[in-house]
Amino acid sequence: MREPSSNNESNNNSSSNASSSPPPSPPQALLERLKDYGQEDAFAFWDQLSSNQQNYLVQEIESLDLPRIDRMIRCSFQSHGLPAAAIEPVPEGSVSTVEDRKLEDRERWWNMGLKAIADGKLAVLLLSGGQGTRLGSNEPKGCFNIGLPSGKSLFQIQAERIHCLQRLAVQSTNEGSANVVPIHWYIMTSPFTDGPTREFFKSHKYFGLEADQITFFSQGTIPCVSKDGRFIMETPFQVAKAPDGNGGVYSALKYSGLLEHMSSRGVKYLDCYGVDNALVRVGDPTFLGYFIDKGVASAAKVVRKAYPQENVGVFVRRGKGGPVTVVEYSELDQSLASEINQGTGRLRYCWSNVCLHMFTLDFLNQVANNLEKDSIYHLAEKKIPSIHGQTVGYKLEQFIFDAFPYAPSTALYEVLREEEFAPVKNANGSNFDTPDSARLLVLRLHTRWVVAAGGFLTHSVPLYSTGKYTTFHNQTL
Ligand code: UD2
Repeated sequence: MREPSSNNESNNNSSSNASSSPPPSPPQALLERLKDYGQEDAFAFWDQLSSNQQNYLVQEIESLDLPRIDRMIRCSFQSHGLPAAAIEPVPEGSVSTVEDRKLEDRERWWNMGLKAIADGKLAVLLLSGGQGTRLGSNEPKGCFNIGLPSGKSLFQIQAERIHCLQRLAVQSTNEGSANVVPIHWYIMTSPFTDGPTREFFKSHKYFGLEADQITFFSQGTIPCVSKDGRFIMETPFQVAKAPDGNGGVYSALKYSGLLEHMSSRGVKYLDCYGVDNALVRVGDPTFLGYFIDKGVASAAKVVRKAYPQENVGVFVRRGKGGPVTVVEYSELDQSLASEINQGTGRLRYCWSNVCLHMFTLDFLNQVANNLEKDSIYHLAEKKIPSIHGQTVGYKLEQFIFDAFPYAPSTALYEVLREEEFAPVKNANGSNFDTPDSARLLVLRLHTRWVVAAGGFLTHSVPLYSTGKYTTFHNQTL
């Protein structure tokens, strides 16, 4: 239904009210249902609304799964108030570190991974529902051009890495001439990013991939609530809503039928990542082979935390011998973030989450059911646009790593930050995680590759973002 305007119509309505019969009262049954959950205030402005706005509000409320939302609010408020379970660092020995890995292991995992890809067992799951607010961009983050000489967007860089992976997989099979097995790319958007994302891919002809190897799906949204759990009204006829967090991927996959879609295509493994990492190794065969070799249900790449306040989650264990999970940077006590391991001299909580995960499809099915049952959401305190201006309230969201506690074990696989983690979070000019810093990380890595391959550079990589680029062998990056 077209969203009615929120200003002139209500004025027209009040003028027409003077001459016409009084506006109908809210549908009684719907009002009673709202009262059952303490949300009757959603109809507080009923009498001031035009009939168009009243119809819109009724449809808006009828579209809400009130019992489910009420359960989420109650469970989340309840757990929010409880003292967080004691946490301890993950045992050092539980992380596969870069220095521990032998060359023959890496080669074996690489071949195992490529074989699984050639057999069509891997699909890629991209989390791309976040808005580029901190980046200062209105477009979906994947559309962002970080300023590489090629001018490629994050979506194009990632699409081309999938393309390259498909070729490597074919080459790795004995047949050699075997046909390319397209790697299916599931892209989660949100209502804010869905349209522009689909349009961007279409207008760029899917960056050389087949249109039918890409499936877009939107995550859910949840009403924003006040500190006492009541819906915040964005306008007199609209409930303020926000995406349900990147952990919304589990219910979105479940309710969209895409878990069955994956199963019907023979998918066994999902490489899951966040769009805003310019160095992401999409579908990394070595990581996939390691994952298959370990025989686990979930795994995550980790990097050593750079400094206590870094905006990354850290891997912890909840309670003695408890499950591995992540405490987000926004929820980690600063004194814990700064604690030093006296033995190693490093941060006690040093293994950072970088939103690079691997799951079995079976595990995704299991999580989709468990997370739904437990209904616990993180309460993110935000200023929310409302009829009373910017209102302090809560957005309810789930995090992708809320799944880990449901896994019998989660394997942690260290990677080097300078090789695989170049976050694009904040607008240029900020202190960290900007397009400029990400571009430099990409240029430096590729420079190292050229030199390691025996090449040479005609210019050195800029040490700071001057806008000048490296060229070598008369090619630019
Ligand atoms: C994320 C991680 C954090 C660390 C950091 C590294 C989570 C919850 N936190 O923090 O631990 O790894 O990245 O850079 O993963 N997204 C959605 N839907 C949403 C919200 C986010 O798809 O409702 C996507 C978003 O498009 C991005 C990814 O999830 O690809 C990370 O989201 P973010 O940028 O909001 O998370 P951030 O940087 O606070």
